[in-house]
Amino acid sequence: MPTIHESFLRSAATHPDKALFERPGRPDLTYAQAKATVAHLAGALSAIGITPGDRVAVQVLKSPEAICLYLATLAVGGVYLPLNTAYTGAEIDHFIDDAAPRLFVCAPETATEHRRRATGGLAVETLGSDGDGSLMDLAGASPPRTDPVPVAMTDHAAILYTSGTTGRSKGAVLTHGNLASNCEALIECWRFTEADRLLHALPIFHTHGLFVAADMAIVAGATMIFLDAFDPEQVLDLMGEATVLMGVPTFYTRLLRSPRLSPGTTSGMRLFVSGSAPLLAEDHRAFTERTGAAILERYGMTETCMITSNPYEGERIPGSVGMPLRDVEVRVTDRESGTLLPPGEIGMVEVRGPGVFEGYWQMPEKTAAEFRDDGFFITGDVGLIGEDGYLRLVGRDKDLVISGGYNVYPKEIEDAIDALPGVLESAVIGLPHPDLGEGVTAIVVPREGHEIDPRAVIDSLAGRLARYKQPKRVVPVPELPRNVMGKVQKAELRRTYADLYTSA
Ligand code: MCA
Ligand code: AMP
Repeated sequence: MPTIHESFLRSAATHPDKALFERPGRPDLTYAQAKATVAHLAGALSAIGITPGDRVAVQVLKSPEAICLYLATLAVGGVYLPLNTAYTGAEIDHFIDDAAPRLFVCAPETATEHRRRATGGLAVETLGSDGDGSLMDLAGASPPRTDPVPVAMTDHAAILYTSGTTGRSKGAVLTHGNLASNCEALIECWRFTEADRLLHALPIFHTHGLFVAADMAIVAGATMIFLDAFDPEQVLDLMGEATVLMGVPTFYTRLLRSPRLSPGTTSGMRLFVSGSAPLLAEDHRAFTERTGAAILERYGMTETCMITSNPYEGERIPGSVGMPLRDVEVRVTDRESGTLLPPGEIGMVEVRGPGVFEGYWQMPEKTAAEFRDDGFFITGDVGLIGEDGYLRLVGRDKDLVISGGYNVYPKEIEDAIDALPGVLESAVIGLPHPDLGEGVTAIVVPREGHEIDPRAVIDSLAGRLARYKQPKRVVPVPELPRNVMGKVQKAELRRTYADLYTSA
C-alpha cells in the first residue's frame, strides 16, 4: 500500500496538467505545480533542519500551499500537527509545550505574537492564505527535494489534538498506515475516482477536511473546488461544476434553509456525505424530499479515522451511520463488564482496524485505559447494531459537546468559568441548537453575595478560549442539581433547558 505522499506523486505523474485545486476568482493549481511546490517546501523543511519524526505544527488559514506543506512534511518523514485557526495564544502554548515541535508555521498576521516562541529548538515561519510568507520565501530559495525519505507504515505521520474529559488536550498519533488504509477504504466505499470534482468547504486542520476530503481527492487524482470556508450560496452556485460534497450536518441544515436547494441545483452531484456529528433524521429526509438525493452519513473519530458508512449502493438509513468500512471491526459491549451485547442492545461502541491510532502522544496510561486487551478502542459513543447490521448512535458516554462539527469538552470550559471572580461553580452542557446541532451552554452558580452577568462571563472568556468553545448562552442558577453521590446531574439540566435555543 503506498503512503499518501507516494499516492500524490503517482497522481501527479498520471495527471500533471489537471487542476488539483480550483478556486473561484483565482488561478488553478495543477498537479504538476503542486508537486513542484511540495518539493520546494520539502527543501525548505530540510533547510530548517526537519528530520524524520520531527513535529511540524501549523496554524494557518486554508490554502493550497497549506495542503502542500502537509504533503512536504510527510515527504521528509516529519509529523504534521495542524491546529485550529480559532485557537488562542494560551491554547497554542499547551500544544507547543506538549508536542515540542521543531517548526511552528503561523499566519503572517500573527507572526509578531508567535515570533517570541522562536527559542531553542523551535523555528517559527509564516504562511499566508495567498501562498505568501517567510516559509514560501524560503521554499522559493531552497533547491527542490525530490527524494522523499523512505517511511514505514508504522511511522508517525500526524498528531491531532483532541480535548479530553480531564480538560487537557491529548495528541492522537496517526501513522502513515492509518491514513493510507482509511483513505483507500473510503475511495472504494464511495466509488471515488479521478473523474470526481470535490466541493471542499471544510477546514483543513481536522480529520474530516484533511484526511477524508483532501486525501481522497489527492490519492484518487481528482480535482478539489477549494473554498476558504462554507458559504451555502457559494456552494449552491458551484454545485453544477462538482460531483461530491463532504460536510458536517450544519452544512446541510444551512443548505436546507436556502430556497435555491432543488433537484435542478443538485442534479450534477453524485454524492453528499455528512459526518463529524449526528445528522438529524428529519434533515436527511427533508434533503431527499427537496433534491431527490439521499445524504450518505458516515461515522468516525480523530483516533480511529472513519469507522462506518452508509452504503453507496443500498439503503442509506436516516439516523444510522451504516456499516463498518473494509477491514474495520465494530462491536457493542456492556459498559462495565465489557461483554459483547447481542444485536439491538445499547452499549459502548468499540472499534478495531487499520485506521485506529497508535495512542496519545506521550500518554501511555491514558492510551492503555482506552483500549481493551484485544486491541479494540473504546470510542465513548453509545449505540446499537441492528439485525440489519447498521450501527445507530444514540448518545455519548463521554462528556462532550459537538457544536457545528467542532468538539468542545465541558471540563475545559467549566475550569475557565469557575476561575472567574464571583463564580462558585458551573456545568457546561450541549443543548439542541437549530444551526449548530448542539449549542455550548453554561449553567453558572454565583458565590454568595455575587450576581452572574451572562455577557460578562462570555466576554471574560474571549482571548482565553477559542470562539467556538465559548458558551452561546450563560444561565445563572442558585444551585446545580446533584444526585446522592454529589455528582452534577447534567442529564437533568439538559432536560430542563432543552428548548433554550429552539423556543425563541
Ligand atoms: C464558528 N463559530 C462557531 C462555530 N463555528 N461557534 C460554535 N460552533 C462552531 N462550529 C463562531 C464564529 O467564530 C462566530 O463567532 C459565530 O460562531 C458565527 O459564525 P458563523 O459565521 O455562523 O460560523 P461559520 O464560520 O459559518 O462556521 C460554521 C461552520 C464551521 C461552517 C459549521 O464551524 C465549520 O466549518 N465546521 C466544520 C468543523 C469540522 O470540520 N469538523 C470536523 C472535525 P463571532 O461572530 O462571535 O466571531 S473531524 C471529526 O469530527 C471526526 C473525525 C469526523 O467524524 O469527521
Ligand atoms: P473527533 O474527536 O473530532 O474526532 O470527534 C469524534 C466524535 O464525533 C465521535 O466520537 C462521535 O461522537 C462524533 N461523530 C462523528 N461522526 C458522527 C456521526 N455521523 N454521527 C454522530 N456522531 C458522530
